[in-house]
Amino acid sequence: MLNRVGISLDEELLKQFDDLISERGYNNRSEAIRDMIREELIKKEWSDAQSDKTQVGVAILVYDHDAHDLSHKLMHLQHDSHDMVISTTHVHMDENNCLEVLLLKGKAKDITNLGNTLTSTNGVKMGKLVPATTGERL
Ligand code: NI
Repeated sequence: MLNRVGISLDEELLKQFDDLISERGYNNRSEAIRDMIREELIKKEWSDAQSDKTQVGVAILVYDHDAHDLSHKLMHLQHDSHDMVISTTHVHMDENNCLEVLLLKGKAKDITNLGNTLTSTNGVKMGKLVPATTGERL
């Protein structure tokens, strides 16, 4: 069942919000607000220290494969946590740079630890861990 809620915003803030969601391809405010609420709920679910539930996450890495023997280091780290790494996609972006996208599944704290280890490895130019959810409560 859908509930309707009303919110009060000043004109300038509403304009900025409308511009933002338009850029992101939303056709209406409701869907944009629903997605933002879901994102915050996922963050809360992840930060819930009591939760032993299985979570999923996506780690994104950009690195120069020639630098610091990075390809091997990152590969070893992934093999050490092979039970959490569901899949990997490797894209050769140009002559030097590689993009890797890893789908991870496990306890939130374990995914966070692995994500942090990978993204903070010396030589990784861009690293990001995106929390996702099994969607049970959304
Ligand atoms: Ni590559």
